[in-house]
Amino acid sequence: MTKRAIITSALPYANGEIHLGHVASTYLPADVTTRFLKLTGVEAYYVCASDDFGTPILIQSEKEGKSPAEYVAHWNKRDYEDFSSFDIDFDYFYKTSSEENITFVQDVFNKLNDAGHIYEQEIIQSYCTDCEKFLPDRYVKGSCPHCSAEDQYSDLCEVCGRIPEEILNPKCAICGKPPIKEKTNHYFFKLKNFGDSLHQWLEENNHLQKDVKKYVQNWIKSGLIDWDITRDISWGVPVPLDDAKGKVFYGWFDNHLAYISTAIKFLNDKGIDGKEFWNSAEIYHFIGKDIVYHHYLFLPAMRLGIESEYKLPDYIPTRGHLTLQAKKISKSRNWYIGLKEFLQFYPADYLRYYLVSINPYSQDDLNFDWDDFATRINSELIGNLGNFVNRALGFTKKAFDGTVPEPETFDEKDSEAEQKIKSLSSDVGTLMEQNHLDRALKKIMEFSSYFNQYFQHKEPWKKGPGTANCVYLSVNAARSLAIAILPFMPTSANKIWNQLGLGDTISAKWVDMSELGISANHSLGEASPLFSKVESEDIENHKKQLGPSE
Ligand code: B3M
Ligand code: ZN
Repeated sequence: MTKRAIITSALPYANGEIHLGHVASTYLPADVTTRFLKLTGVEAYYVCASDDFGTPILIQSEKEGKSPAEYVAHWNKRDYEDFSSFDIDFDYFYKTSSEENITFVQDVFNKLNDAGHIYEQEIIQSYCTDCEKFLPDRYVKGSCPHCSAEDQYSDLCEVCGRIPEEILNPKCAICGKPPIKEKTNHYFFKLKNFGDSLHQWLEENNHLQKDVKKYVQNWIKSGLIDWDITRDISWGVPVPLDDAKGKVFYGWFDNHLAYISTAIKFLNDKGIDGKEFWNSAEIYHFIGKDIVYHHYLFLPAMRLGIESEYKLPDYIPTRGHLTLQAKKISKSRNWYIGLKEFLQFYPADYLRYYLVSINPYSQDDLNFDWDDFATRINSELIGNLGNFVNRALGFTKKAFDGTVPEPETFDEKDSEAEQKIKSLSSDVGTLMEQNHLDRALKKIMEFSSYFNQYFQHKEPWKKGPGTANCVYLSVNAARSLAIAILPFMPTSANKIWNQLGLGDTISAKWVDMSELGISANHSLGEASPLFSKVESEDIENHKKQLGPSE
């Protein structure tokens, strides 16, 4: 049977524009991986959705005088457009507020409830008498009871990554006043029940990153806390019980279920049995490290709680945060770069190249630096890759009128070069399969650099013996490069393909890069530079456009 995969990335809140920080850790690695899997013949689908519910969205829509539905519809459309212009190629982009998801979430809740994993409990909740609101989650700030970090939201400590049971020295995040306590009934998910099964699942899954696994296991060891899954607000998935009128689910109860409901809706619409596909596919959830707790504990526990009716993830690739000029990204301080804005200045492929290059498969933070961006584009993309392709194709045009010459017997150098082509698909493919996208891209650039040297060494412009071999192998290496960079830089890959006279879009499989697919007498298309230089004055201007750093 053809291998199957479903790929998701953390769902963007329908609450503001996508910036470079978002794409670096999740959407881009997921897109590159999906494109790679498809090239290798896996039946892979990349699905995503806007994350529409929650208090912050409700409050912001009120501020803007819109209904929450109108407000999230705006961001759903805008996010999708921004992703598309960055060549993030979702097979389907939907929303957590879809009918399908609402029904699915209620159904999962009912099953968890029937299985005894839910209980109701009166709680004392923070309430702000000035704002006249219950203050769930982000609406209370205080210090973390685990690590004592100050100024943390009550639903997540950004310093230690844990979810505080009770934040210390609470303050209303809107007006700063200490909240009072009010009684309300909430529903809880018995996360405590799942310690052993989560532990076992983590132990058995060999695809998860070891370091992440280790600290999640430590969280389990130190004891899990039941999870309050309802809120007293008007915007969310209604709790499907008669005595829960006016209550909705907490956003983190419903949002990750949209991975499943969105995939199933998309597949069913295509005439494929969505549930059967999900359960026979490899499941990937790409995330940033700030939502490890949710994806390694809540999400699998909920699936375990309904008897694994829907398969648990095989991969949860977890990456660090992007800093900007070595400082934390902050929208309020204008210390961020919107994706749309960036793409007005530079093509998507420049950013895709740069962000993959600096992004290891680990939780280490990565840094966007304007000067480093310029250097890498100018010296690596242009100086290495662009230069080689342009040289090989330009020379063939000039010296052979664009027709690939008949090769002769290979000398040692030629055979070595041929061998590089033959092993490229497995050299790079192995790293891709291990999620080391940055190392895979580096391997491709080493291949390009090797061929630059080979071409230089052969001096075909002297028209001595071996010239035909050099041209033949170089043109084939350019073809291999086009296929290899396709997951990373789809536009540039297709440009090379076109310049090689092979058509407008690449129609090859991953392994085809290791063939000598261009034969003698093939006519190339028109060669032109693939990339243009990033100018230092522009870089200085971009730096100035960032907000004050203090
Ligand atoms: N909407 C965004 C975040 O916390 C959040 C992700 C949901 S994934 C199911 O990064
Ligand atoms: Zn207040």
